[in-house]
Amino acid sequence: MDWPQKQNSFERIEGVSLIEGNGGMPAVRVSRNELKGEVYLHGGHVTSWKPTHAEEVLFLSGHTNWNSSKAIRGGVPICFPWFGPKDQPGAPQHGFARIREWQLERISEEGGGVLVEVSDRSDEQSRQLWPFDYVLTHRVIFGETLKMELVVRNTGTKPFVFEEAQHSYFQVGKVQEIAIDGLSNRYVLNKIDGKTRKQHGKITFQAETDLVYFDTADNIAIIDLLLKRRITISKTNSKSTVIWNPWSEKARALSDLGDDEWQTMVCVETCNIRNNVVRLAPGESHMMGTEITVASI
Ligand code: TA6
Repeated sequence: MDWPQKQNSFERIEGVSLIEGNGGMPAVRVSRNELKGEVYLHGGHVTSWKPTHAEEVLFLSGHTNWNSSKAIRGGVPICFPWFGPKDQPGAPQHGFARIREWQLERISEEGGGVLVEVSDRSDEQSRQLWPFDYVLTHRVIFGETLKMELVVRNTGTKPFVFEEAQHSYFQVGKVQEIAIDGLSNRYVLNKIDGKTRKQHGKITFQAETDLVYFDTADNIAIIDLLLKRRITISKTNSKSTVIWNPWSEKARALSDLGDDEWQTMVCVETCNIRNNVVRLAPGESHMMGTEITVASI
């Protein structure tokens, strides 16, 4: 993308710049006093959000491969149109949206914050992996909350079914000392042992964790006594939630995650996956949203 040319077509907003980010990748940076935020066009990917009175909320790996064929490790990867692996030659894990180059659509003031809107449209390359026409829009509002709306529109002539996730990585003091509240009494598939059971009480972490909660619309909270904060995640039109931490062994196998970084991250993912897939007829749209707030405890 030619930033200087594009730049002229966007309203100039105080504290917002179009930058050449890591790996020379184009990104939008928000920096207004203590409020910070960043979106990469690679994957339509939010990599940072820091509200005025708190430290950085999102985790970003110091070992990320800043390379157009890889997903950024951390922040908020967008998984679409499938989640997890797909049994099809050349089909990337978690879909292709997180490794495509998105377009910048809009930057504007929005309710005291900054709205950055990016989009991705089907093309010949996407149709080789998934034979449908779509427009994907990620509307991100950086303010004292972080609001992200992912809109999928069926622009083709055939109905389609898809999975989606805002696969958010959160910065925590120490994963062994946090608790996650808001998913009690929900059915959960434990991907480590393949069993489905009912969650009782808060989630705590003692080993590799990969959990898929179904039919969950409630707010979720990360209670972090070390960082003395509570992160609240509220979801719109999302029926599944995934909780993930790779723990030590899996982290060592991931080249884009430092050997100890797993201890200071946790993923709480707003999704529609598996039993909760979304169906769209031609011309229809679906919006899935996440709003994040942080408070001291
Ligand atoms: O959301 C959890 C998960 O699906 C895990 O199974 C895990 O492997 C993870 O996502 C990360 O996937 P990635 O392709 O980004 O390495």
